[in-house]
Amino acid sequence: MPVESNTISAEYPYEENGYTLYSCATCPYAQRALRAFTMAGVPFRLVEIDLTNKPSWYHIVNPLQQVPTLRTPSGDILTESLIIAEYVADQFPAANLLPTSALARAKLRLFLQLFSTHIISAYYRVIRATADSMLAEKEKLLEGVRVINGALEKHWGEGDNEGPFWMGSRFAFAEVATASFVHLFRVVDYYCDGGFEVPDTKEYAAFRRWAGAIEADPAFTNVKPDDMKLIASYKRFRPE
Ligand SMILES: N[C@@H](CCC(=O)N[C@@H](CS)C(=O)NCC(=O)O)C(=O)O
Repeated sequence: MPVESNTISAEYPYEENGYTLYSCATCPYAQRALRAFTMAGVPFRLVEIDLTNKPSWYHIVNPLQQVPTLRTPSGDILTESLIIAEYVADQFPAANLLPTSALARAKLRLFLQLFSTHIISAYYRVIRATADSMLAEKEKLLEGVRVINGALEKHWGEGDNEGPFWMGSRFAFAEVATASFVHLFRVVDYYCDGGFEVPDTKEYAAFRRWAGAIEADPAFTNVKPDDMKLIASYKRFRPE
């Protein structure tokens, strides 16, 4: 829940004695931080950064000029979406975003690493694909979906976790980190020749169940950007 404030320092705008999140609504990385704050119920000031016309002061906040960036009440600056989301989860443990055991945390990090390697990289390759490379890139993305499907099946098969989320019945850190990328399937579907759909077959069933639960959850719908705005923001990645 963003708080209203007019605090603008001599150099850049921030919330005195509070959190300031520099974000961009259509950035899937920034949504990780936004979702973590929203789910933790922590007040923060949201400063929207127009990535196509960045404010002159933004390099002072983040020399790489990327979003998300977090300014803490102590004036510390944190960057990198997963680090910011994990900081929020650790700082506000009542939100129960992360598992408590070291092993469960390690397995979660492995899952997120797998998701990044097999899904996030594949998306950007499909979105940038030319007519010649499109089919092969779409197949690689589907291969990635099968990897994640297998990881979900294995995870749910262990212990008494029946899903549909990584931690069971609750949208938590795994989904905070991945929901905005699940939403990117809409972008892939829109831009790619012949569209893109995860087939409704047994080998994708766990993934479809997980993605469906994510897209129906208020933690997703309360933060998600409008589909058409999201699609428009990816136009710059398409080959001419
Ligand atoms: N590894 C970074 C990646 C963040 C990132 O790539 N953000 C993009 C927007 S989605 C950005 O700020 N790009 C700078 C630009 O477009 O100039 C993170 O996880 O926070």
